[in-house]
Amino acid sequence: MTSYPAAETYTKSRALAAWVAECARLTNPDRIVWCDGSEAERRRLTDEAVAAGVLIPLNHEKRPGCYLHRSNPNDVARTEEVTFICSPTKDGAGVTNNWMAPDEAYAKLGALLKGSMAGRTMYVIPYVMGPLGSPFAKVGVEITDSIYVVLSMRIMTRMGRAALEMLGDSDHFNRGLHCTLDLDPKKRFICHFPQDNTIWSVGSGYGGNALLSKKCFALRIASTLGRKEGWLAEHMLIVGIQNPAGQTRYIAAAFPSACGKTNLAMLTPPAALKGWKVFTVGDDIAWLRIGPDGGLWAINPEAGYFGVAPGTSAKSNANAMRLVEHDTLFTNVAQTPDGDIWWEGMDSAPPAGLLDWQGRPWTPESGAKAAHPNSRFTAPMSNNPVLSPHANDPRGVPISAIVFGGRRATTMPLVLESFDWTHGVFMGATMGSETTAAAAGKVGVVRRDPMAMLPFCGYNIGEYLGHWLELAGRLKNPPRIFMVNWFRKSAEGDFLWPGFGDNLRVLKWMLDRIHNGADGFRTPVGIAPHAKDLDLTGLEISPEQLRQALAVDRGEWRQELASAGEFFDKIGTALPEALRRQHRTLAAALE
Ligand code: SAT
Ligand code: MN
Repeated sequence: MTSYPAAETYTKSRALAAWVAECARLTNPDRIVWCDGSEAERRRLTDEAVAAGVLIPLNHEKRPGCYLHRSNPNDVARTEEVTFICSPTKDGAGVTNNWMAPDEAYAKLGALLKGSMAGRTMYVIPYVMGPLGSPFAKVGVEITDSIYVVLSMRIMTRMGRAALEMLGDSDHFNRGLHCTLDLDPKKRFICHFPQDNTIWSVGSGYGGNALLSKKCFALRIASTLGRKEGWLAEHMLIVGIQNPAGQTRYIAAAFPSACGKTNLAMLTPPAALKGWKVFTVGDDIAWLRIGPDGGLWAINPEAGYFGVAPGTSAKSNANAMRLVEHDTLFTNVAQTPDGDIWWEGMDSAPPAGLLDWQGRPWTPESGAKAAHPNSRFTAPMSNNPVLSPHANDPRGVPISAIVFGGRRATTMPLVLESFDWTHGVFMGATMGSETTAAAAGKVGVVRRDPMAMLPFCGYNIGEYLGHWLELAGRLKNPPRIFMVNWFRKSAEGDFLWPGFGDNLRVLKWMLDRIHNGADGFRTPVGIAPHAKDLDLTGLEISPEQLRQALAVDRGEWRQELASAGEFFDKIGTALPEALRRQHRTLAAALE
């Protein structure tokens, strides 16, 4: 009989002690380690990870405190087809989620978990989502056998003793059980039990599958909590924009994975827009609540960024390049002979003697990418040179505008404002985007991705959209809703809009609309800026190119609405009637 440390020395929560004991009985680890979040612990675990070959130390003169992790080549992205919402009924999960009956899921994963940590260490990771002391904040505990997960959770969440203090003797915490198993894709399942505030994940070590705080808790489970408790958990960055007069306004923006959320959240203003500054509150997830003023207030529940590496450069995101200068974990990037990192789109030619993401010698003639297209950096937000002074504010920040955006080569103009809240919810609900490398499967196929939550909504999508609509009734001061598309292309296949820092020009128009009555004109599908309404100071873009970027083409929109209509039909009776009405009205307006 193995003896484990007494849980009572770590926690006053009898529910937590009992659950840890239960997981230990199931998985039978050799050791249990309760993580305290200390610096000494980080050093000890890092040394162990290096000794085990899980982490490769990088050149600490060039990149102090940085390590490289190479994952199993079969385990490099989220796996949506084996991600399940195990609500009591299939209808509870809705048409956009895979569903498994809770009993079946517990039995199936239970069989895989039985004895799965024999010979291994079980880590107990208590963590807080949200600023400490915030009424928004929630406690989760992840149990895992992966040291990479522990070290990542330490960056991504407020982890350790502070979480146990916040939990106290309560039994109210998210229970996340994760086991790597042997990484056989046939034994890979990510199961959510919203009714039990529980997540079981097996067979993957990849970020969104294994860092259970992130998509699993802060989006899928939290969205169900938000519905019950009257708030929203969203796949949104939060960015603060300070004008030359020193006023800061906040925008929350939803984009699918790998569509530039981190870049927008850390944007460097174009030199010609003098006096404008941008600050990051969050780059991936927002928890939004109605504040005492009747407005919508947001926190970022996370404490770090898990960003896509390829394409990140001094030009596309100078702040991110500084973010990852130290104390960063890199996953599946290429390694240079002097122990630094490299990826495609870094703006420097690949140095000779590279090792690719699998550790194999690489040359430009290799015919494959050196860094995996979904390779990542995991860095603490405290590294961010433009971190908002309110990133740790327990009250969060007040949101002036909500933005929905996808990656679309056609149809979607650079920007549109919605006519009102319901129309804005319709815009979000009918969003489409081309698939990216962040999820396993084909890249570049347009799919409906309502509010960028398709893979992350923890309950019936129809009810979720209803929850969005209902919120308006309780908001005295609702944010305005916009949609954007940075990715529209010309007939020749070139991007029409420069993107990156210049996106501030679009955000500026939004804030000018809200606060300064800036002009725009009504199209059948939303309010658009004239070219003159955008601040184009110092930007070289031809009037024709801008016209194409802003254009609303009725033919394309009729197709778009047809596709949105099919999606609505799929949702069926769960879809709020108000959204169907929006669809009919727009269809008529386009005739
Ligand atoms: O799912 S992850 O959090 O690993 C990254 C993403 O797809 O957004
Ligand atoms: Mn994301």
